[in-house]
Amino acid sequence: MAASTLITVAPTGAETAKSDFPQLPTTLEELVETAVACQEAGAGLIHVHIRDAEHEPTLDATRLRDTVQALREQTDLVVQLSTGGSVHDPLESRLQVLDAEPDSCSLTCGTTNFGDNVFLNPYPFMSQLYRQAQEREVVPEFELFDLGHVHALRRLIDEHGLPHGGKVHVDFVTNVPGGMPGTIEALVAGIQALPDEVTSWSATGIGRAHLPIAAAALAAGGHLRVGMEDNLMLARGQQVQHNSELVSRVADLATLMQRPPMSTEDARALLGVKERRQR
Ligand code: KMH
Ligand code: ZN
Repeated sequence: MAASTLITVAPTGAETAKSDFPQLPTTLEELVETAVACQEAGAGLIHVHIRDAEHEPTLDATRLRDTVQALREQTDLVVQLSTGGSVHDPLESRLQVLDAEPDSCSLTCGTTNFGDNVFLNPYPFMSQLYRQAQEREVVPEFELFDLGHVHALRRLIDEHGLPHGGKVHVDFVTNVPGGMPGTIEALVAGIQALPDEVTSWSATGIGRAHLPIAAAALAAGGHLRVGMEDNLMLARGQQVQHNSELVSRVADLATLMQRPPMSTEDARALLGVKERRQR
């Protein structure tokens, strides 16, 4: 079991409207402020979705580059760009996310019903994204929304080999309406099915599953993802005001469980990310 815990923060996502949640970080300034505070609270990696001037989800190339640069200059967090985007983003635009040269990118291992929408990830797209990530030395985080996605990960590794850096990190995204439920049984089934090549795993639970899945992941030796992309409530009737609250809460839990938050340097080593900081 890992001696310390990688805490990923997913602060924004593509699903929540700024008008509904003004505290959601949507501008570059808000995102950088959030990242700094979350690193201070114990995060090692930031999973980034960006918004445009109207606070709508975007994959604009210039904004993505500026975001990566600002986060890299002002924090030591591993910067992971979402290639999932929003359910409305075309596959071609999602591939172009890698042009922004992040440390890491998400790579979802299959198509999923996503509420009333479909989050599209056909195998040829996954395969192309994986090969591009290898060529550009960007470390993928394999997002697993369902047990079938674990099987697809097996196929990707068999056909294309290991990611840049040689590490295989996966993240179970549980409780998406249409994906695996946010239960211990589903999480354990996923863990048991992981290919031997997997070197680390984390988990998150959407909505109400947030805290139970965090506790289960810690107990099972995994790492954690939290953030307003996944969960907007701290407790019944109590909205999250800042992503750092969610990071602090699990940092305390991890410390209590004798697996304190991992430093950003250890996070880089765990994931095998390429050094791109210029200092
Ligand atoms: N916004 C979801 C449709 C990812 O970032 O790679 C997809 C998502 C996964 O959030
Ligand atoms: Zn995401």
